[in-house]
Amino acid sequence: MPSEPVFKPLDFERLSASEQSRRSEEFTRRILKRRSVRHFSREPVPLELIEQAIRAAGSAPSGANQQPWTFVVISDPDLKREMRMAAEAEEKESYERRMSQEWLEALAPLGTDWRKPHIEDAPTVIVVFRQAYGIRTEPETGEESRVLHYYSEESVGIAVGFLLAALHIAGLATLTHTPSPMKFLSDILGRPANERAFVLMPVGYPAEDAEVPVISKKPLDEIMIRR
Ligand code: IYR
Repeated sequence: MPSEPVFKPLDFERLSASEQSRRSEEFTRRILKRRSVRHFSREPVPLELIEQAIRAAGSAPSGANQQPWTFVVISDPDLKREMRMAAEAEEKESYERRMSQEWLEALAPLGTDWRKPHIEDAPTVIVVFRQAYGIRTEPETGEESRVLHYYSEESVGIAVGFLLAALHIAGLATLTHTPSPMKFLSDILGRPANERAFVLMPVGYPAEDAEVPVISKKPLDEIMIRR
């Protein structure tokens, strides 16, 4: 039986024009400072900051509001080590054999390679899983069936965007790392068959001597078109 929608008044704060400008400029000024960090300090991060950011991420819009995501927060050093070893094994194979010359050339300005010490150095690693489908358990019989999930890739992508922004605003550094293939993360973290690793995100404070590649972002007139 499809359930009927239940509505309530929207909770929306209409801001003055000056407050709109102030907030919008402040957000842009802050988010423009975000950089992908590959050199992490081992200083721990308060769990509350991680929880708060995941709360924000979990508020993202999703297809049919199915919220097809699981955020696995790892601070156990043995698990981080295991993930690093497995990621490096896949990445070594990728960099040395699987990636095309064109791909390697595209990455050259970033200075990345198969070594992933940040997976161990960062005090916290968040692995975001996409639930390709849901699982419904029949209350009477305990029988399990699959629930189709709509737009799960897009939904998780949006949630990860929220997560990156929330962690940055909380004064934390992040990296989006997508070792390929990522199946080893399901095995190490014991995730069920309906969940697919989407991104591995080291989170923490940058190392004192952290460096980032000199790159630039496209200006507004290259990315926005008005009609
Ligand atoms: N997954 C590899 C390679 C890599 C691919 C892209 I596209 C990047 O923007 C960065 C890296 C790695 O994480 O090193």
